[in-house]
This record gives sequence, structure tokens and C-alpha cells, in this order.
Amino acid sequence: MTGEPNTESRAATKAAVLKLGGSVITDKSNPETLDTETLDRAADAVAAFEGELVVVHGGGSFGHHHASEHGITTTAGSHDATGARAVHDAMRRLNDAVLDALRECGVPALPLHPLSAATRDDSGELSLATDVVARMLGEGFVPVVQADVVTHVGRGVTILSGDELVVVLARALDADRVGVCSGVPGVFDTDGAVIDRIDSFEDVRAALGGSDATDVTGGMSAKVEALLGLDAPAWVFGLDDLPRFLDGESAGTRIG
Ligand code: IP8
Repeated sequence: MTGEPNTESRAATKAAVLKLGGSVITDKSNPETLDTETLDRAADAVAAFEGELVVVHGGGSFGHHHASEHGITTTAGSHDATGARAVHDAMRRLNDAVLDALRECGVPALPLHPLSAATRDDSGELSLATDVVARMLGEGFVPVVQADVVTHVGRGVTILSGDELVVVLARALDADRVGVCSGVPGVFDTDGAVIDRIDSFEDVRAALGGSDATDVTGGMSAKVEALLGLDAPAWVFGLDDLPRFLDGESAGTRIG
């Protein structure tokens, strides 16, 4: 299940991996509320893409408040099935909304719910059924993978963030480019200007304030550090730049 996808049925082109941040597609100030205007814009942009694409989405106002209500984080687990389902079911509702928006634009999107397709071992390492994603791509579908809860050895369930999914999928699928569409136009320097390109974490450590334990659930610092570890180039950008990224151009901040 883990690691290398079965690539036999895949087309020769490499896939792009795109994360739609929860703050882009939901209204974060109101529980379980979509931002339908931005979701539709994102779906329109995805529909114009030619090639293999995996879409990942974060939690926004769907996953996060249930997770904090039940005390579930990427490391703090829970054995309470009710709490696990509260997070998972909310994320599934968001996943359904993303799939519906994509279908409206003619995108052949199919869901992947990591609760049924991923686990963590006792060291926290993730095994994800990337072969399923590769097969979907090979058959011409656009997999849409939600951030979720996943079973975690010894801890019940923990949160699997969209950022971690992006990194794991990009590696397993040998993606050629990675995009993180977020609520900001890129990574900011200390003056608040968007940094054009980041090649090393040291160059931006001061601007990002370092990477620490409070940052593991999706802060920009952890995001940049994880994206720098990929072979594929990655970009962090806002929704206005999504068509540009999908056109193969640079958008926002290039990382690596
Ligand atoms: O929005 C966490 O994923 P993120 C989502 O990518 C959940 O940080 C399930 C709370």
C-alpha cells in the first residue's frame, strides 16, 4: 500500500499536485460554510488544465473546528469514534462540495478519503494508498484527496493535513510540479512583500520565524520546509494566480 504507486497503467506524462487551501474554498469565519464563489473559480481553472492532476484540499471551516472540539491534532490522537467521525464526516461534506463544483465544470473528479486509505505507524510515518491515486490518474480521472483523520498506531486517530498529503503524493507519483493555492499571494518577506523564489530555508528563516512545534499543522514555515524537501518545484500562490500555475508558469513564490 505504501510508497511506490503501480505505474503500469499511467500515461507517460507526469502529474501535477495541487492543494486547494481550506481558507480559499471555505468561509473560515462560519462553521461548515463554503466560499462558493472562490470554489467555483478554482473549479473553472482546474477544468482548463490539460494533463494529469491530483487535487488535495484542506479543512477550512469544515475540519478544523471539529478537530479542536475533540482535541485531535496531527500528533494528539483520540480513540473516540464520535469525534473521529465528526471530523471525517465534515471533511467528506467538503470533499463532496469540491467534487460537485468540479463536475459542474466537466472535470472527471473522484474522491479519495484517507481514513479508508491511509494509516500512521507508531513513529507517525504515513502509509497512503498512492496506487489507487495512480490508477485513477491512469484511467483519466482527477483524484480529489481530502485532509482527514487517519488511524495512528497507539493513538487512535490523528489529523492528516492537506500539506502532508501534498508532499507524500508528490513523492510517490514523482510529480513534475506542485502548487499550494492559499489565502495569501505567496510567502512574505519581513517587509510584507511576496518573495519571488526560495532555494534554502536559511534564506527565509528570519522572515518565517523558524519552524517549531506550534507550526506543524500548516504554518507557512513548516510548509516551506516540507516543500523544499521535494524533487519537484513547488509554488505557493493565491487564487488569482491559479490559472497561471496550471498553465505551467511561475506563480507567487517558487520553492525549490
Ligand atoms: O487544512 C487539516 O488540514 P489542513 C484538516 O490542510 C482537518 O491543515 C481535517 C482538520
